[in-house]
Amino acid sequence: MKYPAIFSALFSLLFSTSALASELHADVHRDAFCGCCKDWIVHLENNGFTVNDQVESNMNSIKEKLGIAPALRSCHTAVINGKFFEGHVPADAVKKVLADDDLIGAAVPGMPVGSPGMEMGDRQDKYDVVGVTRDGKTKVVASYP
Ligand SMILES: [Cu+2]
Repeated sequence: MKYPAIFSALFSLLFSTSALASELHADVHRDAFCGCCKDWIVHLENNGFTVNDQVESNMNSIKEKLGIAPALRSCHTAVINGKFFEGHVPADAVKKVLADDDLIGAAVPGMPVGSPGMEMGDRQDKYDVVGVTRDGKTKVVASYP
């Protein structure tokens, strides 16, 4: 009788796919007319994330609530698996931060040209992805380009 083996294989496949999908779900908070925020959302979606796009009237209160230091702030604020992602963080860096238990979130402060969602032709600023650790310290998680 081979069916049970097949069913259990199918079941574990379904289970692992849904676990992966929930792992890559992002709640993105942004202002109504933020075009670069929308472009960052498209970047996430192109890299396997599902996005709940939330238009907010008071972004500062959201950043305040999540404890994002003023020096780290940018435009949009995302929450993925309970961690915050502030600004134009590349999807690769998001995944790196999600996998690092020491980090509670990360930011790309300001709006560097050439980061995902901030493309302007060939222009490319150098920028860092700054992680925030459980004990409130910051450390550079990745540098671009
Ligand atoms: Cu932006």
